Amino acid sequence: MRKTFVALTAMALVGSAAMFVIGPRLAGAQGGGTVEVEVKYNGAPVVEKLKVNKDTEKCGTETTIEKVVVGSNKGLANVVASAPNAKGGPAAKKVVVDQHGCKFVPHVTVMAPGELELKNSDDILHNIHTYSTANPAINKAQPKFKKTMTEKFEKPEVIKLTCDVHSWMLGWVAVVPGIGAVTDTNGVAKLENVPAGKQKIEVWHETLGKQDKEVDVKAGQTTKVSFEMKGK
Ligand SMILES: [Cu+2]
Repeated sequence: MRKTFVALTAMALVGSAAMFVIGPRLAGAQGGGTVEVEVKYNGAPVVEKLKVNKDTEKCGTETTIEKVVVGSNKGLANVVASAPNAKGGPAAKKVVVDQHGCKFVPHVTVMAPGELELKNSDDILHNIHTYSTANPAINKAQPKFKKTMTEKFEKPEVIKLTCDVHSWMLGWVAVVPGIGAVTDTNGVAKLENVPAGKQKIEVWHETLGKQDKEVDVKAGQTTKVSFEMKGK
């Protein structure tokens, strides 16, 4: 009897402690909503093919440069969608850009101000060359034995990434102060835990430019916003 009593008391204590911890978190989650950003493109995809004659074992003999990637239903991929003024979003995750097959993977990356990990999974020499202006510019060799390099980007900016060894290599890293995501091949990006109220939503594409709209975010709900980008 006594044992059972102790066990029940312990369970009750754990139960109330758990509720105490979960309570405020739930309240916090209710304060934010999801913004589903959809970007359409009214034009043809732009994909260039290029013959490669360097490091062909790893790079192949031909590469594609995907400037405008359009999926089903005219969805535009590789667009950075962000709520730049949103505070209190999810904690910054460690973001990795890989150099794989002599390409930057992913082609477009979003990160919160902080550290970026640059991977070299090709087993050949690459060279990270950034054209950052708000952040210090980087021009550093990444030899095959150096599998990862970590760089700091503290200031919001869209940074162009290139490699001086392989002239066709091109990537973009958007350092976003609020909450950001990249559209998939359906042209959709989801911004989670965006604080309720009026929020500016920005979209950026490497060749098609920038647009913004204001949305009214409702707690616990998904707000949809659509953009259309036009070819030049
Ligand atoms: Cu390279």
